[in-house]
Amino acid sequence: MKILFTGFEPFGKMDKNPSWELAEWVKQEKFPGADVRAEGLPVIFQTCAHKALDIIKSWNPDVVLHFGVAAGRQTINIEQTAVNIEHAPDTPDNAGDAPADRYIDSGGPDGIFATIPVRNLTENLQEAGIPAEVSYSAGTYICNSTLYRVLRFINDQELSVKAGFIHVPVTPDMASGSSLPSMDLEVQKRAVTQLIATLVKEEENRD
Ligand code: PCA
Repeated sequence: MKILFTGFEPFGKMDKNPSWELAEWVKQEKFPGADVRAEGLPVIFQTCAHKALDIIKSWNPDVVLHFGVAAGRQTINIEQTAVNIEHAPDTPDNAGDAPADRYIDSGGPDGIFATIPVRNLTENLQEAGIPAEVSYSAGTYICNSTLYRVLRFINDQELSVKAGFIHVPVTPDMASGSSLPSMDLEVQKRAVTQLIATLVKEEENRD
């Protein structure tokens, strides 16, 4: 199966982004049963989804797994939904855009559910001893916007590709000097491996 994996560049006050580091790691890693392509995306509202949409059109993946960091999350968060709002008055994106209550797509639905098996993936991580939860809000920043734009395109075009978003906590070095919860990058890598293995197994069971 073909999987598109994406991470984001650093943004705001962060000088690194674990999701970007995960994408760099995925590029060099082999995953049994999966052809995984990893890319970095910009933290810019207007263009965050462009590269992913281009690759969906040209490469035709079976699954798209977007990854991003969310400071304050304690566990791997598998996102259930994306909402049709961009709201970040205090956190301009990397192009200086700081929208307030802006629709992503004025003609689109209020919300769109992720199409990866959110519950199964979460339970599989938990069974593998990795802290994970289903999340019912991906926020109103770039991550939510990316998921919304990608799901909207897939639904619009009636494509069979599944898409979802996974938020990861900051790494311990990023949390030092604060009370932010953190998760080591090695544990995050194990989560990626486990998520991909679960998707491969689900596909084999379908065949
Ligand atoms: N996290 C941000 C954008 C990029 C990232 O890694 C978010 O949660 O929207």
